Amino acid sequence: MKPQRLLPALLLLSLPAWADEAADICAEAEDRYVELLGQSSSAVEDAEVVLMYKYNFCPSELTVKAGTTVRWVNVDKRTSHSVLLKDGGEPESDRLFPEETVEITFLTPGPQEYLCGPHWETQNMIGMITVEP
Ligand SMILES: [Cu+2]
Repeated sequence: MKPQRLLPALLLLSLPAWADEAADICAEAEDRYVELLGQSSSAVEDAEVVLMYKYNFCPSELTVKAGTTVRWVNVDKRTSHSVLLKDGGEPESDRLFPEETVEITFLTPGPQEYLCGPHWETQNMIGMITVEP
């Protein structure tokens, strides 16, 4: 193999496998959302949608303007999840069963790390909302 052809192959190998995996899971999550709700999650106008699927938040990082409502939607088939803000500003949500949702409106600028109560420790199910003024 010529060295010029080796370089792209090496670049591909250096991409972290988890990033790829998360992208695949989030694409699958979006397919599930469309299947359940009949429209794309980006078509929602009154909230920013975060999907919960296979122990991932999709997207896992989201930047919103202060005053934005974030709606978490469980698009899993069997697993329940929750949303718990790390700063303790809100009580942990109820367990969301498949197709259930919870909404939080973010008024205060700053980073808001959050996690899924039952899965953050074992599955690293953690997300981040950055609230801009
Ligand atoms: Cu979970």
